[in-house]
Amino acid sequence: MFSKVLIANRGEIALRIIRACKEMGIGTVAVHSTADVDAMHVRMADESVCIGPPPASESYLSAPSIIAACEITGAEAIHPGYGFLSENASFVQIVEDHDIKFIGPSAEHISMMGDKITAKETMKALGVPCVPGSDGGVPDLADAHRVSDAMGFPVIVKATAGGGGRGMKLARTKADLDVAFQSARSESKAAFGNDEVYIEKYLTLPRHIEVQIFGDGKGRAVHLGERDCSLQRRHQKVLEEAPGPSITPEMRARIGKTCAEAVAAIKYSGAGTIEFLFENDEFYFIEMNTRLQVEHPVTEAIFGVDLVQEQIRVAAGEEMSLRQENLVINGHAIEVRINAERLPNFTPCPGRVTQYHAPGGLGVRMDSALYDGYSIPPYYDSLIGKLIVHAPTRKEALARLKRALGEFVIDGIETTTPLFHALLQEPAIIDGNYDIHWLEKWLSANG
Ligand code: MV4
Repeated sequence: MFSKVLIANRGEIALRIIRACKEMGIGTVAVHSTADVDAMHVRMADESVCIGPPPASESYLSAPSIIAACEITGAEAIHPGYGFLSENASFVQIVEDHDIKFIGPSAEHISMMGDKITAKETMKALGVPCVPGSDGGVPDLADAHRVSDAMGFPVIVKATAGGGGRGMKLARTKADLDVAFQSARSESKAAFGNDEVYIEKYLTLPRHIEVQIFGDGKGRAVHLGERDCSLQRRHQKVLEEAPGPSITPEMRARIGKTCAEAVAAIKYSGAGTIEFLFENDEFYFIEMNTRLQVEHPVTEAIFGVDLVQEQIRVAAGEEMSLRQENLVINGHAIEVRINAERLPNFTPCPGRVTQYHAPGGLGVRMDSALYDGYSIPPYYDSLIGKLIVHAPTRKEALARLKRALGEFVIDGIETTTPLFHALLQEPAIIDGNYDIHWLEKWLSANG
């Protein structure tokens, strides 16, 4: 096992990883920018190293600074958290070239899934159901029309280098295709330096269902069910839950087995998420994320596992402790993302937190790096906390969420908590009857 791990991240996820390390008897090294000298992750780690000025490009994204911090402190492994360098294959290669372990999948798997066409071709070949669409890239307009006419409209043009909603263009009818195709290509070229695109049938009212998988890197893998992450605004998740309210045990077992077998076949190592659109009781693969996700705690709650400790074990070369037959769902979990944002426009709202009181009690987990008097710097993501509730049933989880939100105190800044009080009154939320467009429509009607 490692004796020291460096956490190449900040905020709540850095704390999450430090906590896992402490319980395993592993020393921790925090890295931070000059804007984060007073941050909780710096205080909670055994050691810390300042790696640069406030802009992430010069600190949390600086590979040379992070490698230097490892060498100075003698850290043997790096946990990247989510965002920043977590899905950067060249960074993983640099880390390995310095004989440091990257706590995550191989550079090859990150590259494979980072290219959305390769990801889809790989998954399709492994028997994972995919959205109908072009076979690989679509090189020109003539090809785009041929593929789309055969499939029928609407279609969506996606950048192979995109993902998470970036570089996508919808063509509702044939008349929209030329503009959609050309703009997807040029925007992708400008954003990613890659203009390769592919085309899919556009699914009109799906849910976003993602399957959590975990591989040992040697050909064994398990699944930990799904999360429903359909409640999103501008491709940012707002609330996530597990299990998915629309997924039956039979569907879960079938798609879970397909996903676990697929990642076992490629000898995937560590935590990963296979994203699907789910419509008319069918799953359609869209993307795979090769990192620990923000919403991993809802899966941890219902399966009673520590995904970060498992990541560390597997990266250190120990046996994966997860066994499919032991992974049994217990109850229901819901996470809400607390952002430092002013409603109704979700305007970032950094500043000084004058009072902070986290909710607690049975089945309540608050992952946050906030404390009384902390000043939220303006340079980073506005996620400042995640409130996760767990209860025997979905109905009880909703009641627990309402209770916990009522205990939450955060003064000095504005947050997204009022949104959750309002959402908990909505029949669609109470009944679990929402799709990927529900929240945006609701916000337009309730702004
Ligand atoms: C789609 C789609 C409909 N049909 N693909 C958006 C983010 C990226 N991960 C994939 N996305 C979508 N792909 C097909 N073939 C609709 C979306 C989409 C979406 C997906 C998940 C959650 C929220 C969304 C909001 C708008 C569009």
